[in-house]
Amino acid sequence: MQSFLYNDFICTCYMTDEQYIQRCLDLARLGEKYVAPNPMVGAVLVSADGRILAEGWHRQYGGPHAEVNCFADADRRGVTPGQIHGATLYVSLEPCSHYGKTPPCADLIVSKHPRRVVAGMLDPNPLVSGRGMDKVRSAGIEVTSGVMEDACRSLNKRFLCLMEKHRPYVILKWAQTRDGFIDGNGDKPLVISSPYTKQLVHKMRAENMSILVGANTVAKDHPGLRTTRWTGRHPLRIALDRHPEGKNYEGWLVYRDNTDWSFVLDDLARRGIHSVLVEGGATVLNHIIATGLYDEVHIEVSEKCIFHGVSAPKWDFPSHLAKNLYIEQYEESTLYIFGA
Ligand code: AOF
Ligand code: ZN
Repeated sequence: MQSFLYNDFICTCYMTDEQYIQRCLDLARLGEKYVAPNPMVGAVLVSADGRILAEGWHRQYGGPHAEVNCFADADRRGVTPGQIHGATLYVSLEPCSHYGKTPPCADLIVSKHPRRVVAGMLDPNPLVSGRGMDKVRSAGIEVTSGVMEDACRSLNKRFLCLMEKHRPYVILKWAQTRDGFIDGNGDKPLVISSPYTKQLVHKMRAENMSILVGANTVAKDHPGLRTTRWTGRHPLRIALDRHPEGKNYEGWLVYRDNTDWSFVLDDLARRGIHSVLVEGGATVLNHIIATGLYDEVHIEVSEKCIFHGVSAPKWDFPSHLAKNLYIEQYEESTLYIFGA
């Protein structure tokens, strides 16, 4: 419940748990460019009468968690211990219970002792997985979890994939002509994307920790694979190349054996990489599609026809992706997104 003055009337507005968790998700997103491979997490402290007393989010990998920043915000705002005892702490992910780079948030919450804690979802990290909420509950604090769970899972799909499937989240991306070609037969790469959709590709680069291409793409396109048309980090560049000798792969990660996709994914997971954007070409994309080890596919189809060239992969995706299709229409092309 929230009360405010409007034209001299005292208005009362009831906010739901879902709305406060939505606020946590909005805050969590502010950490998007800085926290990987950690999850994005937001927290809000709400008074007994529904006022937001303090807010916080996980801002930086290795830095304080959302709950710590939220209680620090409460201190700054002069929120009293008494107010905290009557308040509810909303957090988009279960508070941690382990000593990582920071001490357990669950212990901090127990010491501050709000009346109630609401978590959007449990933390699948095996170091936590329910123990955070158990700690809080054992201290006599009322707990609820699983509020807006789908939205919470969707925000952290990359982190969740690494925790639950022990591999990075894989996004395949390519552009093709209307008649199904990914490239022409000439020496020069075929330009399919428009300046606008190119910018969207750079946004995707900033959202993922790594970007992967095959040897043919490196030889033909000499791709920079940098994030220059969007803000954010440059992802780690990865090549699958059986003959890397003589190429300039400084700063890249190169796998010589390009036939074992699950080996590559295992190795990336060991390195703590939670996401990989595969930008082609056809050989690599077809190989990965055949393994079934991918999560999303983004295909840009231009209006152009070139009649012959290198065929794009078949749109032969498993049913859970095929039925989850989202289409965006742009001036010169259409974007088909499977599985997002
Ligand atoms: C929370 N609140 O804001 C986040 C949590 O290495 P550390 O100490 O930063 O711990 C990272 C782990 O903590 C991460 O894998 C995830 O399980 C949890 N993240 N937990 O209570 C937060 N970011
Ligand atoms: Zn924590």
